[in-house]
Formats: sequence, C-alpha cells, structure tokens
Amino acid sequence: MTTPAHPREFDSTVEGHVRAFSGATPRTATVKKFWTGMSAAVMEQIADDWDATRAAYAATRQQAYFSAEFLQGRALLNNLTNLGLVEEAARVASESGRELSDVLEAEHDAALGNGGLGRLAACFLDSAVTQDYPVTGYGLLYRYGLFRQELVDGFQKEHPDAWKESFYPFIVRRGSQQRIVRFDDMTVRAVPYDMPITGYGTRNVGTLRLWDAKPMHEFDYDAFNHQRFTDAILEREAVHDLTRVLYPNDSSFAGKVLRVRQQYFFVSASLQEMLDNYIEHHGTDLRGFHTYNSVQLNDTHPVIGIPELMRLLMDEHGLGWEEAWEVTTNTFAYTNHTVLQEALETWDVAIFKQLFWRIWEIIVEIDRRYRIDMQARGIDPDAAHHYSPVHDGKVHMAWIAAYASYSINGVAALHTEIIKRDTLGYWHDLFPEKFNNKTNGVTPRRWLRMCNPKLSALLDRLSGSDEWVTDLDKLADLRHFAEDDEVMRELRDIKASNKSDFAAWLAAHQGETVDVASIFDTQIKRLHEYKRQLMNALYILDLYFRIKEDGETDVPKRTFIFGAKAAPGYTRAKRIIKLINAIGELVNNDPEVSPILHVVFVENYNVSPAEQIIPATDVSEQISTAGKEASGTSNMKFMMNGALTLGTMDGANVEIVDAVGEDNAYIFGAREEELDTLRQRYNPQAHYEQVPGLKRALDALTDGTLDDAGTGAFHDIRGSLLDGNGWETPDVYYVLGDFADYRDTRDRMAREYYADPLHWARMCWINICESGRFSSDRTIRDYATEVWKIEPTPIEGQ
Ligand code: 26Q
Repeated sequence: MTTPAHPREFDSTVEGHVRAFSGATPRTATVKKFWTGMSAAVMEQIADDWDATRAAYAATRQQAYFSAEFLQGRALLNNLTNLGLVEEAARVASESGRELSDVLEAEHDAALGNGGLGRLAACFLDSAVTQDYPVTGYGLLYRYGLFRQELVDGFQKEHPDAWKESFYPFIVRRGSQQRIVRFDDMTVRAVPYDMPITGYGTRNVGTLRLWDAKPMHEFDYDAFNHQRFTDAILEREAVHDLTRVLYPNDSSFAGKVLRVRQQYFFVSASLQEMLDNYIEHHGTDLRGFHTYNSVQLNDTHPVIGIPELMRLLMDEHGLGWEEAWEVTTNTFAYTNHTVLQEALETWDVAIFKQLFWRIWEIIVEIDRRYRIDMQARGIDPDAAHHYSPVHDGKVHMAWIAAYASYSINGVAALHTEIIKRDTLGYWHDLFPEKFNNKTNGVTPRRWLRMCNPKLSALLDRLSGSDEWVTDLDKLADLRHFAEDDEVMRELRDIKASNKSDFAAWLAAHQGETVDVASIFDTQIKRLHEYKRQLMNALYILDLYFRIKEDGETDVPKRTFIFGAKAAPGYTRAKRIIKLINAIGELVNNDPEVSPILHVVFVENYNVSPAEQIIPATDVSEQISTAGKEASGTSNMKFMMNGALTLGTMDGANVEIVDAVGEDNAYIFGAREEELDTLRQRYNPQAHYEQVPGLKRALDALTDGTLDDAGTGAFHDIRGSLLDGNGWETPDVYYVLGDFADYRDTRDRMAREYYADPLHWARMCWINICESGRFSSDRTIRDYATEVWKIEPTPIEGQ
C-alpha cells in the first residue's frame, strides 16, 4: 500500500490555518475555528492530488453518479483516517490543550440526504475512489439539509438545518465552470461546488460536484430603476429557492414543482459539463459520447436527464433523433430502490408543459415511438399503454427509465426478484437482458475502521495488517478465532467499552443514563409503517405488563434504543414517534420496571449518532414486512460491528443469513412468498383476541395508560391495526400477524445473550468475519465491471 506523499508536513500547517481563520491563537480560538483550521490544513494536503485525479479521469471512460441526495455526514475524521493523519491530528490538538474528539464534535453533519439512498451514494463515492475508479458524484448544494429534529413533549418538531452557514472548508467553489439552465419561466446560473472524496491507501481524490442556483445577474439595477423593484426581487428569490432545501420525504411521492425544478437543474448542468468535457478531449462528434461516459441514475429522481440529453444532443449539438437516441440509450443505467407504489414518481403533464416545453415535446416523441415499437413487437396495446411514458395526464419517470436505460438493477437479491416479477415485470418480459442485481454495501472505512477503533485494532493485530480495510473478504480468514476463548473475551470487552462510550455520549447529549450491563437493542432508521417500529414498541409495552401484571421475574435486562425521523407530512409516523416516547415515559419512570427495561429515543438521528450507536449495539432490529425493504444498509453496518440481526427475511437480511448461517441470526415472521396467501384470510381482530399479550398492549393505547396529550394519536394508531379506523385496510404491514413469532424470537434471543455469553460472542465474531460481501467495495467493483465498464485509473506516482 502506498503512503500518500504530502506536499508539506500536516502538523506544521494546522496552526497557521487556525490563526488565519480565527484571528486568534490556536489555544484561544473557539473549537469551531480550530476545526475549520485543521480542515483547511487537510485541504492543503490533498489539493495537488485532487487536481491530478481530475485530469486523469477527464481523459478516460468515466462514470457519473447522478443523485438528488448525498448523505455525507462529517468529513474531517474520515479524511484524516484515509490520509493516515489521525495520530498527528491528535498531537496537534493536544499541543493546543484540546482533545481531538472535541474538535471532531465541532463539525456539523452534511445531511444532504434523507436516509438509505443518500447514504448509499456517499459510501459508493468512498469505495470508488479507494479503488481508483473514475467516478464523479453529481447532485445539489442544498442550503438546508434534512431538518433537525427536536422532541418537544415526545412530539417531533422540525427546525431548519443551516449546515454550512458558518463556513464549510471541505467545499470549493469553481466559479469558472458555471453553466446556464433554462426553464420556460426563468433562466438560472448553475454554480458548481466540489467536495473532495479521499480514499484509503490511494492518492486519488475523487469529486462530489454539487450545483448551487444563482440568478443570472446578481442584481438587476435596471429593474431597480424602473420601479420593477419587487419583480426583480421576487425573481431573484425564486431562483434562490431552487436549492434552498432538501425535500424531507423518502417514501411517498408528492408532485411539487420546486422538486422537479431541482431535478432538471442539477441534471442539465451536469450533462452540459460532461458534453463539454467530451468535446474537449475527444472532439466534436458526439456520436461517441457513450463510449467515454455513462450515468448511473440513483432512483428516478434524475431520470429527466434522459430527455435532457436528447435535447442537448439534438438542439445544441445537431444530432438527429436516431443518433441522439442511440447515444442516450447507451448512456443511462437505472437503479430502483423501492417497491412501494406510493413512492413511484409520476408528474402531472401540466407541470412539464409549464416548466420546460421542449422537454415535454421530447417525452411525447419518446412516447409516440415507444408505442410504435411495442406494436411492432406485438405487445398487447392495453399493457403497452399502461407502461407508456405518458398517459392519463401523468409523466411516468420509472417507465422512461426502464425503456431508455441500458441497465436496470435492484439493490438486494430478493428485491431484484420482486421488481423483475412485479414492479417492473412488464419491462423484464421485454428486456430481460437489461436486468441485474447489485446488492448494496457500506464502506468499511467509516463504518468499521473509523467508528470502531478498538475492534479495528483487534482485526489489525489478528490479521497482521490493515489489508482488511480495503479487502474486507480477508476477515473470513479470522473466522477460526471463534474457537479462541481469549479472543472472544477480548471481543466482549471491546463491546462493553463501546457501550460505555455510547452511554457517556448519550449522557452528554441528552442527559440520559443507561445501564451498560443490559442488552443494547437498537432500531435506527427512518420512521415508516413498513419498517414496523410500532411492532417493536408493542413488544416493549407487552414486556412492561409481563413485569407489572404477570409478575415475570426473569425478564432479561434491556436498553431499547430508537432513532428515527418522520417526514414532516407523514402524520401516522409522527404519532408513532410520540407513542415510543410515551412508552419510554411509562417504562423509565416505573420503579419496578426501570431497573430492567429502559427506552431511549435518540434525538435528531443522523450519520454521526449512528457512528456512536452501531459499535455499541448487541441486537440489530431489521423487522420490516417481508418484501417491503428493498435492501437496508444499517443491517450491514451492525453486522460488521458485531451485533446480531433480529430480522425478517427481507432485503439484504436474506443474504446476511446466507452468509452467517441460520444459527448466527434470529429470523422470524412471514416470508415474502407467503404473504399474499396469508393476507387473503388475515383477520387482525382474531390476532388481537388470541395472541398472548396483544390485547393488553393495544388496549393500553387508549385506556388511559398512555398519554397522547389529547391528540387522538394513539386511538388512530390502534385503529390502523384493528379496523383501519373505518376507512383504510387494517394492518397492511402485518404487525399483528407477525407479532407472536417476533415475541418468541426476541424473548429467546435475550435469554441466550445472558445464558451463554461466550456463545453469543462467537456468533458476533462470525458476523464480523462474514461481512466481507457487504463492503461497498464489492458493490462498486460489480457495477464497474458488469455495468459501467470502467477501469481503475490511479494517478501518476503511486
Ligand atoms: C421522491 C420524490 C419527491 C421527493 C422525495 C423523493 C424521495 C427521496 C428519497 C423518494 C425516496 C427517497 C429515499 C429512498 C430510500 O432511501 N430508499 C432506501 O434505499 C436504500 C438504498 O438502496 C435501501 O437500502 C432501502 O431499503 C430503501 O428504503
């Protein structure tokens, strides 16, 4: 492995940068200013290699990753880790009388994403650069990231997240590379801002390019002078609005004009840049564009790039329709991340007609030719109509993607089978060769090396090197240590120590005390009914009554950890947050129960809290209704850090069980292939009456045991399960159906934790050692060789 060559010694440059930013000494500067200076010193380290990487990628076949979201989290420790500068940074900090950990905590998360899809994009950039693959991320520079969550009396309250307001050193404005994006009602300047993406054990530095929207002219004095002052201001405001905020929905589609503007804006600017770069390096004949460029579409959010590339090729560069279509259909590859019908993007045609008439025309022409194509293939006209790009007054983004992309993939084996069979079944019948699976992965740099230094040190020592950090399959060689009791005791000590660290973090952040001798049982993810946080909550309520009313004396000690944001408009999800907090109130304040059970709701769950929670967790809750969670990625992070999965056969859980064996995971619940039949005669009322504990737990929602502050929230939740509140299908996510099996399995799991700690440690160890296939390095290699057809392109001098 090559050690990066630094232009100047890092440690000697930090203090100068701190002085420049703070106008104070490194000792007296605020911790935020110290962080800024240290971060600037990191930027100094990588600048030359970043330049060289850009030049190397520009001349070769390269991949663009188009995503409306990149959930980067913090950057400083990640970069220090990749550059091998952690120890030096700690020393520099201590020379100024500081702990490095305090400096790191001063960084605000870059939360430019909602959850799994956005974090996946961030892991992919890390894995691409670490393997020297020429990949560039393209997205939006939101002024406000995902809202900050505050809990007020157990209710979620949203606040704006002004993440870069007080200067962000890990981003560089590239003022000379602006592009112009035209809408029918406004013209906007697209200003690129680049974030460097460092890799581990390489000098390559990749790029995440985020576009900001600016008015064409900073200030229109003419308008000012002609009493059109307010018009000018309003116009300017409309442009600024474009990149003002990340939409906080992640599971249901809402057709907001501003959202589609954002999509067109970043996609158009990115494609213009790619075309210009092609012309610069390969000449003006754009018929060869796709031999040097490919674009991965992260879900349908950037699909408007398909008609936009057609437009640019035809209207700006003179290609004919067939030539442009040939290029376009060999450029785009589409990843699907959901099977939920309500999440599929379908836009009102009126919006397209109003915002970009030319794009609308091109989509209509794609639609016209599609219908001719289908007729020629002898496809049933009704089916062809139903899957056409435009019908019934809507533009269907997933159908455009499926028709025009050269590759279509799902994100876990089961998910890919489901989209081939159901969601995209029509397209699979037409183009089976386009379909492929790319099971998600997570970067072992952030999600093991960086967040779990103690486990990392053990892995280094046992394997004799840090090679596992870039080749996670190497961990399989350590599996035999499961039989080594000394190593297993060490593993337990590491987990215990991580639990103490998390307990201290929690005490500092929300003044809460937890018992580190208890099982840490965690569910952290967006709040959605299909993820079934409600089932988890009902189990806790049931346990409470088993202690209080049934006099169960052998209930194993547990700390239940939740972290979840609800989309601000998703009322039911917000009510479930309130319910979890109300159960927490009940349990945590009961003198009889609180020594045994404790409920923690981590406020404002994000990447950084995840880095604290995951290494400290014993039980990983992955309990979605089978068939609904496309993949999941926290399941992989937990596995890598030695937590055991309590889960359904859903998403990548299926592959985790396949990797570790059924004896090393706790699996329960209805299988995806059974659910259709089960649902036909499903009677939630009967489960409520008959399943032990259910009636009592559900009744507690409305009998005064729990307080929803008079909102009717808990009545609504109970009704959603039992009778659909008279208007919806009751319990669509099969919470009551799976409850009995969940309860039995979870009970057994907790008993086994305490009954045989050494055996538990062996299971954890096997999970760690078998996590290699869930490294995003593997995922990216598969995309690179099977879909993108790109080669590692290390910069000179390595
Ligand atoms: C769409 C239109 C308008 C506004 C917002 C959206 C939108 C934004 C984000 C729709 C969906 C998302 C995010 C989806 C997501 O995170 N899906 C998750 O993707 C992960 C990575 O593949 C999977 O592991 C998860 O299973 C899947 O839920």
